[in-house]
Amino acid sequence: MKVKQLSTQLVNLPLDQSIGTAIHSIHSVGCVLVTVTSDEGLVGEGYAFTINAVRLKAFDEVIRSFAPLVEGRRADFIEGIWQDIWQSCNPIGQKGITIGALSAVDTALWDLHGKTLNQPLYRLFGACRERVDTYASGGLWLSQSIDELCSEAQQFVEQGFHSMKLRVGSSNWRDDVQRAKALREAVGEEIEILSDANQSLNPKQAIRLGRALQEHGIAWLEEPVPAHDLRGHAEVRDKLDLPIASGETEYTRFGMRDMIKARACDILMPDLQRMGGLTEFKKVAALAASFDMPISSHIFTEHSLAIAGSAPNCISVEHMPWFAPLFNEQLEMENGQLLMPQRAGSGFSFNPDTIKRYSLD
Ligand code: SMN
Ligand code: MG
Repeated sequence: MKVKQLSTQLVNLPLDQSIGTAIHSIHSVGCVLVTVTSDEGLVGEGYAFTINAVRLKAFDEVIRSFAPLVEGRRADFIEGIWQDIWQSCNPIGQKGITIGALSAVDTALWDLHGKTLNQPLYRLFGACRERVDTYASGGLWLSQSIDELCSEAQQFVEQGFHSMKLRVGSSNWRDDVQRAKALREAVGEEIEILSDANQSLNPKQAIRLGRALQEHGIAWLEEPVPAHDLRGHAEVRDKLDLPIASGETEYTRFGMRDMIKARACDILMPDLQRMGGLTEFKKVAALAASFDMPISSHIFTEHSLAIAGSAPNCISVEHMPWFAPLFNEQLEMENGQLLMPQRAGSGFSFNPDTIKRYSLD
């Protein structure tokens, strides 16, 4: 079976309200939807995204530039196609847009493969679990008031979440501590609270904040310092009892290798788009396992389940609801855990009504 066509569609999904982290202001998520169609008429789907749809067309251009390396090839030559795209991107750089574009194509090819064999991807990869821990991540933003945080946290608990992530990195660190304290009081001791500083601190600030947060039982501190500052990460990690989670801003197995070697974090957080798709994410999960390091996937909730269901060292999946409207099928949660979809491929397919409604084409 061969790949007959690689095609793209652009959409921009508005968020209900504008949200802010220490370094982002987000009002929509733009997506390049990638479809690969086989000569037998089956389809595989993947996507790349940018905050506020900024530079989305650059991603689209790069994705479409891969068509000659994909069309006409055997559809199960996924690793071979990955290598050819990787090689062809050497002159323009093997990070950034090129890798995000590769990711969308690679994930679409895996989805097609699963559908061809009529198997869910997590089982094709060699399953290890049927459900995985998750945490609510589509909320508790830095742009919200304490009252808003507490009522949203209550809603998360009512929806069945056992864990949630608070954005930190306020201009005054005492505000972060006050917000964490209020949140803890609102949800009680049984609910896990994670924190994410989105690279906004220097090591000394991160250590000061982390020491205060661990007093309130915060379960991890994510991206405490700029992503490029691996020494700073290691310094913060050494000085704190609470685990450091990081990795979402780095690329491929080479970026993950450097983070692990630098002892930058306790929990590695690969992002499907920045890994370069499921092909590379599988390798990164194995690389982390060889250091006894747990991983937790960054956004891309639906498509990361294929890894979570087949990588024993995957401890959790971030629940980011932004992309749910893209799909006909929805995530299923039970007892604070996400269930592995039993449908073929990724288990998720693009919703034509959403595409029509939010199309940028
Ligand atoms: C995040 C994710 C996506 C966009 C902005 C911020 C955040 C997270 O770092 O880990 O959820
Ligand atoms: Mg983060």
